[in-house]
Amino acid sequence: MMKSGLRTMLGLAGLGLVACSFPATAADVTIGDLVISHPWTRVTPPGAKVAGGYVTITNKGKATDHLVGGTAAIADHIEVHEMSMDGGVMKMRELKDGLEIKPGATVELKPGGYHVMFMGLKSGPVEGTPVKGTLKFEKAGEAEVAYDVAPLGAKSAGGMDHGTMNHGTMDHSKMDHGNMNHDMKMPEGQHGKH
Ligand SMILES: [Cu+2]
Repeated sequence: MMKSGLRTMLGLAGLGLVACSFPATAADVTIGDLVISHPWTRVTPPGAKVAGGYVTITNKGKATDHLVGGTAAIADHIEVHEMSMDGGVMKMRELKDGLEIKPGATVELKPGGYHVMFMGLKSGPVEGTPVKGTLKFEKAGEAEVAYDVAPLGAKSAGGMDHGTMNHGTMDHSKMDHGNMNHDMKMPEGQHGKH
């Protein structure tokens, strides 16, 4: 967490981005009654047209809100999705009415569950380069976020520790896509139109 935050900060500083208009670290973002924590995504296989975005949202208010959409710089548009098992097959569907965030609730978007989906990728997420975007809520409005980029196949933002991981023995291109990248397991046609 600390490391990735520092990396993000250094990366942005290196690019000379204006920090005041955009969160320079993976710090929480507050909008209205909502606290948005640690947005992250992960590197996609070459040629992928979609990518999942993950984030934790806490509602500190007294009214239910809904995550209804947003934007991502690397994608044509984003959708709010739910993934679930249906007869032994992982399926995902768009939440047309948005993702409900009840008062007092913390909702975690993560691989295998709720996620935002970057549709029509213009370019894949690149490690070390946060993906800029917004998350739009029915009541709270639109918040600017920056997704940290985890390695291909990461199960969580902190799932792989670069400090101790041995890159020498690990070949990302040979990783088992079959059991970890839901984007590749989509039933034919579901996202094919993109
Ligand atoms: Cu999806």
